[in-house]
Amino acid sequence: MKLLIVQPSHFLGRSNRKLYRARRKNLVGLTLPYLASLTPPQWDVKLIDQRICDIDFESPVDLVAITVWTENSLPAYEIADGFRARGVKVIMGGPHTFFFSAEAAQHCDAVGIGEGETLWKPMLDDAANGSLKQFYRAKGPHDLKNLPFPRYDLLDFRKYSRFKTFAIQTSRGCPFRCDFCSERFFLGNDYRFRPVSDVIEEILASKGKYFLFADSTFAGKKDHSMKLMEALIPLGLRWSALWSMNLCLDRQFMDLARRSGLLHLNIGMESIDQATLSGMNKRANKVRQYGEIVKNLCDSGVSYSLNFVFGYDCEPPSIFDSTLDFLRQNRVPVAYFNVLTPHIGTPFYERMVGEGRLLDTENIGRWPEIACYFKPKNCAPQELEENVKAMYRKFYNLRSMFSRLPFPTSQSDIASWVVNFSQRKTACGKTARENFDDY
Ligand code: B12
Repeated sequence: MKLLIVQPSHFLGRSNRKLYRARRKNLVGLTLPYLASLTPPQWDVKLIDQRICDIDFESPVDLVAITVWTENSLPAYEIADGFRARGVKVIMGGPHTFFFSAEAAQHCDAVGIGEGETLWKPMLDDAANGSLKQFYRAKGPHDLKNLPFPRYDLLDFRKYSRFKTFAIQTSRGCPFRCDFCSERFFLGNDYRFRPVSDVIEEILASKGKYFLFADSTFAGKKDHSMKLMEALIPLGLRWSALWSMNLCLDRQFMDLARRSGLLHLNIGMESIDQATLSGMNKRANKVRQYGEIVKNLCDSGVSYSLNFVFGYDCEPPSIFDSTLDFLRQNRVPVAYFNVLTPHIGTPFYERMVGEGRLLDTENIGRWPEIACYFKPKNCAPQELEENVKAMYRKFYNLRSMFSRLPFPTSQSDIASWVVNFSQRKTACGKTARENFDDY
């Protein structure tokens, strides 16, 4: 039995239905090689990442499995329709089908809802017996001990850069309850983590040098993360992760992170306005600590990025300028600016439904560009989009980059420059290229 597991690409934009394509990728995504590792041995498995490979609809295959995110859901449906038109059975799963199982069911033979560990084998067995059901729902969060290691042997590493970074999970679930985030709904509010020895063995088996810890938050249990970081020290690797702001005040934690090879840290700062943070239920963030946190990050010598979200009702109109002032004054190396998005299931989504403020309800989160899917209280949706685009232009213009970024002497500094140039390139596509450096 031949199984094809597909990672769809995404459209370039709402009005540009070309698929995003890359010659090479830097990040070795986890989903496909991991799903392959859950596959019983009687299946002959092939992996296709549509972002770097073409899909051959004529290839002989018995079953196609597609992993779906909201952003790639429309291309995913096209792929599914293409195979089904040739009589091939298609199954789907992933974060999008958790929330939109009925929609996905219109394009495939069976939909997995929840984590794959308990769904994958029954779905494959039923496909082999010709008895697929329409929906398969995972009973609850899966135990993370003894997970199989991803099948990297199935990837063509010529399609990845020399400094390729392997995504690896050390935990699932998130203990926080942010107003705008839907992650806890499909991964749970309980923070589950993998044994340190499992993570280290997976790292060694991959033979990689660079890793991204693909967790909702890396340090949901601080003691556990510290044990893991201790075990990383002798391996001499470089790694990146995401964790909450308050941990950046913990000198011991930060020092251990640096010694164990932390290269880049991503943090959800979200807003520099305390009232807006309270509206988001972002409890770990305290504006009065921001100065000290940024100083600690600079002292630790790691490259870091801050995420921001704009569009909350209580946000002052000056928020764009004051955020830029903050970033420039503190010479923040990398920042990402997002329009608040009403993801289904979140308290923010429910409020927008209740107040009749949702826009383009069929397509929330489907487009990769800066897009506003609700009516903001203080301005028009287009104005919010424009303000966020302007943040990219102002932050990633060459003058701003040269004034913020250190002369690249360390690997962390080089990482910051690389991310700035790649963000600049992405932002040029998202905003107007011609006036990019005029600010
Ligand atoms: C690492 C990560 C990234 C990385 C790498 C992504 C990559 N391409 O590999 C980076 C930082 C680049 C990234 C970017 C973005 N990300 Co991201 N990311 C993650 C993160 C933290 C982990 C993903 C991962 O590797 N998981 C490990 C694998 C094994 O899990 P999995 O893919 O979910 O698969 C499991 C199940 O879903 C299921 N399953 C999956 N497929 C299938 C198929 C079948 C048939 C079955 C039965 C089961 C099944 O089984 C698996 C094992 O349990 C998740 C959040 C999280 N904690 O999961 C967000 C997440 C996937 N990202 C998300 C988003 C929105 C984005 C961005 C669009 C954000 C933005 N605005 O720019 C971009 C898109 C970039 C792009 N086009 O690639 C959302 C997707 C939500 C959705 N409804 O689709 C998530 C869920 C976070 C969230 N906020 O909810 N991301």
